Amino acid sequence: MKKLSIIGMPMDLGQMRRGVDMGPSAIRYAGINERLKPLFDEVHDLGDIPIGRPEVVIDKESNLRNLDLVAEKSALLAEKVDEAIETGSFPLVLGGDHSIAIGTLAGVAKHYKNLGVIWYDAHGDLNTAETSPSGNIHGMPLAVSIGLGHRSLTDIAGFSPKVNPENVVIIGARSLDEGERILIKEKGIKVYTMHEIDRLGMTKVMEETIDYLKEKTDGVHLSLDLDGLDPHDAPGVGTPVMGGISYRESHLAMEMLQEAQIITSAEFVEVNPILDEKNKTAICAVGLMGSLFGEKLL
Ligand code: B3U
Ligand code: MN
Ligand code: MN
Repeated sequence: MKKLSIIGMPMDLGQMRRGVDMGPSAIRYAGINERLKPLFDEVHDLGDIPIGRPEVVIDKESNLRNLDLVAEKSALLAEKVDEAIETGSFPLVLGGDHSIAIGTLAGVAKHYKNLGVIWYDAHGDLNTAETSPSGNIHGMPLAVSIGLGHRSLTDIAGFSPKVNPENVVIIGARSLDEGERILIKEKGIKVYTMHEIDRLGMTKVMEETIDYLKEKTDGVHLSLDLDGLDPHDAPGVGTPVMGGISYRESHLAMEMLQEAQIITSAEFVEVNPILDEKNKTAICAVGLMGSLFGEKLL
């Protein structure tokens, strides 16, 4: 029995541009439920995690924006994701800015001995309070998930790290901060930058990624930041970076993941309908989900 649980996480507290809290609505408006229903025996849209309209607070000690709020709301998401997996459902989380991955991974990780992660993103999201140029937590979730960062984030769900850095593959990177570069080398994180994608082609990149993760993991989480795509195809994101992965290459990547049957949870983040052109980015996200979950062209 194939079951899908859709969980909305309308949180924009991990960065400064308002509007990404409307991501889950935009993705639903783009037809996610209708599109995915034929691909599963059951699709349950569990609605949104309640975020409310909290005021922005900068933690004085750490200089992190909305630290306590992000920690509190991430714990709620972790519980929901955990429950979905308990009931035999595939959890699909809709962002929200990328800080939501802290909660998603906290909910997913306890179900696997050796979780793998594909981080599809223009950025590394490997900053800590010490290396962050912005104090924005959406630039930190991958660091948090490998156990680095403020304890109120790393210790959500009561254990850390959630993921071994050697089980992480970043795809699409083209805007890395100095501290992130150092960490990537130090921790042995596998990265396919745009250089490798251009050089090898997406087919080879995905073949290598799948081989790498299949061998050593018992589940793989896909964390797809829409800014991994080129702003031409996905303009509705808070921090667009030119020279990204195309919509077509991304479809191929999703189709290859479907074929390999390795993905056990997923999230699509950073869709900001306020910055978008006629909901193009949400439509793009739903199209990619179709391929990831087995929609066929023929
Ligand atoms: N690396 C920068 C910028 C950034 C990270 N993630 C996004 N932007 N979307 C930072 O603020 O950490
Ligand atoms: Mn990101
Ligand atoms: Mn990004």
